[in-house]
Amino acid sequence: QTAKVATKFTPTKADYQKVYNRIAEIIDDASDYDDGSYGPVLLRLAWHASGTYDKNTGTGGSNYATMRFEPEALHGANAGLHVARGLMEKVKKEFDWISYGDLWTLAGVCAVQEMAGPKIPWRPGRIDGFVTHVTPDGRLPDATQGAPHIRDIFYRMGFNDQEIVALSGAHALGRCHPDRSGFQGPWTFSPTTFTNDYFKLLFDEKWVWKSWSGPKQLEDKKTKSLMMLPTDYVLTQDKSFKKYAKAYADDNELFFKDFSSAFSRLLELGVPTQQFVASEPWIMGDEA
Ligand code: DDH
Repeated sequence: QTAKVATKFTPTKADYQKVYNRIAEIIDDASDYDDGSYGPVLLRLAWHASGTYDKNTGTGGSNYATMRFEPEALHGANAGLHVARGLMEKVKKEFDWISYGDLWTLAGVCAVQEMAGPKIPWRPGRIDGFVTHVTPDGRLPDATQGAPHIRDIFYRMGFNDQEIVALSGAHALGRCHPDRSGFQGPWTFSPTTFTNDYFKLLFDEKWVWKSWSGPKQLEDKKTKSLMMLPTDYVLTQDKSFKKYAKAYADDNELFFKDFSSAFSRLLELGVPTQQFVASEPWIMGDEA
């Protein structure tokens, strides 16, 4: 009298690699979008899905993919991320066994790696949650604020000053959109290639307040084609932040190494260790 057990599909690393490969195709299939890549907006989705974590209550983070639910999708900081979620919906249809949290964080890994950034250790195990898991608005950083706010936000996730600065280097990629955040423009001249140019430009260019009707932001005096948010500029003004920002401007390899470990940790915030299927994170993309 053996009970019939339904055989459940147990995906292997090779199955996740197929998802990765599909995301990589989508990233490049963007000739009419922004700077020709969906990489930056997918990276931003992975970050905003994870950065809601609160270490004191254990709430938030990437586990439940709560940005699927309207209250969180409508948080001001998430404006524009429907583009990224919509792209991943296509992948989800093809690979219906993957959880949204795994899909979105894997897309962040794929984005960084496919835009020539460092390898990001990643492993699956997130589960889809419910609307009750949605976190309150205000857990992501506000670009108009200063160093105390940046510390409040990132210390709450469990990061230190060095990790805050390393993570901020993601702004080498992508751009601000007036219809999303209200800000305007890219941070670097190569917004689809992961480099330490963000840090180099912070120190090498002269940054002046842009005179326009939009929110307060800086522009480079020379070409007026690049931008910095008030929170970006703070990395050159605060003594502790400045030390790390300078180190990353001088040493791309150090930036890649520190970004990789901080971002890998960010993507696992809020996920109970026992949920992960592998005891150590994997390196994806190697056999692509
Ligand atoms: Fe960011 N970010 N970010 N950011 N971010 C914006 C765009 C992008 C802040 C504000 C903004 C990180 C940290 C901070 C990316 C990745 C990361 C925009 C513009 C604003 C505003 C959105 C728009 O108009 O489309 C602030 C404030 C902080 C902070 O730390 C204080 C971090 C840690 C990351 C990361 O990935 C680890 C990326 C990529 C973009 C470009 C998106 C795009 O569509 O292009």
